[in-house]
Amino acid sequence: MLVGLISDTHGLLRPEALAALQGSQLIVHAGDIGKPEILDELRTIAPTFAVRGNNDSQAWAAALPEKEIVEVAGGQVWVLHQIAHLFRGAVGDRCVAVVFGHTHKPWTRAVEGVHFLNTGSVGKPKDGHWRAGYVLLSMGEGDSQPEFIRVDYDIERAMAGIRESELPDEFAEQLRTGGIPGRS
Ligand SMILES: [Mn+2]
Repeated sequence: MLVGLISDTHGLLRPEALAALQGSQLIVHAGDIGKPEILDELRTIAPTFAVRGNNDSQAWAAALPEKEIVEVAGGQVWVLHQIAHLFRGAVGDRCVAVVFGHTHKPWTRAVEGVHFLNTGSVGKPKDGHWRAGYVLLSMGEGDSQPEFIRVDYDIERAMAGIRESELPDEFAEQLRTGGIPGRS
């Protein structure tokens, strides 16, 4: 089973990222969604589970949980926005992955058979690379494997859009440098 893992859209889900998630049989969003339409779009691809991020404070998000345990063939995927909110020792025996976001920086460690996965951000990565980031988690009995994926989009057009908008012009440069000044 292929599980698409994304986080930190903050209201922005580029068509290229949506297309890249096609084929996922299940989608998990680790919070800071931004607006409910993002979940509507994801649900056109596959059943979608989402948690509330610290920026999802509007009324539409009130019903979303802060932590979700998703039962999948092969085990459980635990989802929360900020890894700091997971208490030590709280992961159950059947957990194979803990999915989170918040920092906009992709990261992973495997600890005693559990993949801890920060999916990065599809909207605005902050790891020095502009391409939209997400994870495909391939799950099977006794075996699960994450693949970190980066998706091309028209960065020049996105930057032009920011400059034409009310947003500060430097946001365009921050997008291009992936949040690391001086990076080309
Ligand atoms: Mn956040």
